[in-house]
Amino acid sequence: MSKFTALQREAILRRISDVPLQSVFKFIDNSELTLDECVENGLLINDIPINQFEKWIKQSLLDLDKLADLGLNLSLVEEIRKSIERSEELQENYDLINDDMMIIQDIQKHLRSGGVTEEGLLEKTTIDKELLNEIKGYEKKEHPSQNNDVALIKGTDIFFFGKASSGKTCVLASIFNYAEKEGLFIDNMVSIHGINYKNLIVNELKNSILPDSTPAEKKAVTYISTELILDGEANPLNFVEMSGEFFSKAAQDPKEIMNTIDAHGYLSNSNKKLLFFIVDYKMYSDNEKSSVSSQANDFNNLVGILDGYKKALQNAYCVYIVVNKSDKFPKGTVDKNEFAKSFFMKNFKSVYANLKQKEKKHNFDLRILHYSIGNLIFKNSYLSKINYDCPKNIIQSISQQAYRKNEDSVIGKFFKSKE
Ligand SMILES: Nc1nc2c(ncn2[C@@H]2O[C@H](COP(=O)(O)OP(=O)(O)O)[C@@H](O)[C@H]2O)c(=O)[nH]1
Ligand SMILES: [Mg+2]
Repeated sequence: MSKFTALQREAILRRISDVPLQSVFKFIDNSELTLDECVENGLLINDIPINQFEKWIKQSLLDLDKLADLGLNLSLVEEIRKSIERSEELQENYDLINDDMMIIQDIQKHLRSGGVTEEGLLEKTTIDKELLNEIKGYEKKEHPSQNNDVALIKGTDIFFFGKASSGKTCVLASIFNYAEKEGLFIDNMVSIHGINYKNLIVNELKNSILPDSTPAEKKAVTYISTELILDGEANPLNFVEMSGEFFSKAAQDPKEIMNTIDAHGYLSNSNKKLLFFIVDYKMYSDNEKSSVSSQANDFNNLVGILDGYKKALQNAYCVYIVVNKSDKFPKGTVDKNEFAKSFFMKNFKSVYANLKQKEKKHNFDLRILHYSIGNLIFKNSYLSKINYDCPKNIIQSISQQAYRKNEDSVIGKFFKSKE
């Protein structure tokens, strides 16, 4: 819009109180007139709706402190001040959400308390209607880990080691979710508590909900017994998840071994084993240096303990290094397994050397894989898309390993040659 000439301006200002309010607002919006000069020439400031002042203040066309001088009622000025503060507060929350700094439970709380609004979320964040409904309906149940002290049955034992919140429970949930979808596992009720726990975490994963971190107590060892069905043959698998702090404690103080790493004697039985070391890629890239004991220290200690412990390593078919949370790998990483390998070999050199040496000594396989349960949003609190490739590959590998006992059979040879 073209600017007024000096003459036009003067004429409009002279009869400003006759000009329709909406036109006056437009002139001010377009910086053709200022509120000051309009008021000076007879515009009644108390006739202007307060949201109009807010708009001008946000656009820096007006200073809040000037409104009282211009004659606006003090109570209205106060109302505007509060309203601006509130919208700044709301905006702060929208910024946090857009920067992926707010977990879903907090968004839900803010929705209830007015810290964000439904319209605001739809307008000012990338949340769409569907996701908004998910947030409103989000419900996470409290589920303490199940006390599992049932002895492991005969079969292949699969252990998960890793720091707290490295993602062990999520990997388990993701594996069982895929197995359920494809009909690969049959529950074994021997570990009824473990099966209940498994059903819960799978169900939650399906609803995009992530598990609570496994607490550091002896009873927090989770044992899930299942049977892998391959070509009509049932292969018992015992999945065991250890709590994170337990693993760190045991790694730092060998006296803790009996109570911790070998809780319930799970590690010392004579079953063949697959050992999963869960490396948290995100923890490493975020703040590893600030943590008390690095993942590398813990893993090195663990390898030492396992080497000396009964036949833990001798009975291992395979040690898997799982570089977890690979959805956080640098954008554009094409071969994630290759990236996981070089990441581990570069940043966990001593653990790698240590394991290579044990691999020779005990003749197990050493594998390095990446893993991700899917795409996570809201500060890693909500799973927006499930990944099926990672659990598929791991189950395939577990199947091949579990078939080793049939190495001389035709199918055993077939799998062996494929590995
Ligand atoms: N980005 C990303 N975060 C994950 C993934 N898996 C787990 N997490 C995050 O890590 C947290 C802890 O996972 P959890 O399985 O409870 O760890 P645990 O203590 O080792 O059992 C989860 O709540 C998620 O925020 C993943 O694949 N990608
Ligand atoms: Mg856990």
